[in-house]
Amino acid sequence: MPRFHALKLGQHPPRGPLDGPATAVVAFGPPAGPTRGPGTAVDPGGRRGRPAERRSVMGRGIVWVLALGLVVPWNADAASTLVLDATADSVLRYAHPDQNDGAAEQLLLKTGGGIVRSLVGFDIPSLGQGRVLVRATLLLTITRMEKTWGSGRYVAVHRMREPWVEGNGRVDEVSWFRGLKPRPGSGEGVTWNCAIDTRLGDPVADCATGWAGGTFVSQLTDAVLHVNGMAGAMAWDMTEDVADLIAAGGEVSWIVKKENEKLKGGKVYYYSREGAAYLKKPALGPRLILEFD
Ligand SMILES: [Ca+2]
Repeated sequence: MPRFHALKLGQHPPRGPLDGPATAVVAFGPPAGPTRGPGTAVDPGGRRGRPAERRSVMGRGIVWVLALGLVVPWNADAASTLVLDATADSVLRYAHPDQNDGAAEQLLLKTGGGIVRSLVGFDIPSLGQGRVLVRATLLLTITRMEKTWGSGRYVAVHRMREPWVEGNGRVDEVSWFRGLKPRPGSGEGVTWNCAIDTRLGDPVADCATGWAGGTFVSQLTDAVLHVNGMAGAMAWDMTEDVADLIAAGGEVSWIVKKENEKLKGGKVYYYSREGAAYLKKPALGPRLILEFD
């Protein structure tokens, strides 16, 4: 099972090529537009991040291409684009604090009835010096959303500060596209209470120090407004978090959560990497799109 060694904040990524299994690079070329369902409505204006720095990056040479109603970030001047599939993802559930959802086929966010957050992790290959990152974009594709978003809610992404392990548990049937039963999983895995619960088979927190729903950088990386009726791929700007990893490569992971978790309403499912694999549509899974000068 994938073990995700998230870099701690301020830790320099290891020098040289990454060890271990082959990198998750699946394409090198123009950005592959994510597939979409009917009624897609990604709003590039519905974005909140670190405005001053971010807009200076976004404003240069980037246009938004409207293709079949889907807004895909596209840098017309980019010499190359790298598409990375997530190497780990999971769901953290306040109401099931010691259960792992690493094998879930959908990621989930909600607030009412117990907060639910999701995690996504990527391995960035070593690309050496000379690559200038223009933009990094996280894509999560909606499988379905409840019509409880009112005037809209922001979904925020924050960089994780601790390593975590994906795990092989699954919490309930809503995370599945087929009639599989929940299971606690075995071995290690991430839970609401533990970055690495060392024994998923029992319903207690098996970690020396808990992390209470994830230890992440308080400053959000980006946030995107979600409103009723959205479908297809949602895009977050991750450029600042990724830029310092390009030369040497490294692992990076983020938590995806409702920005204001005190606000009830607003529940959304996205395809996890397992869901995309089950459907044999890798483009539906969590992806990181890197665009270079
Ligand atoms: Ca997973």
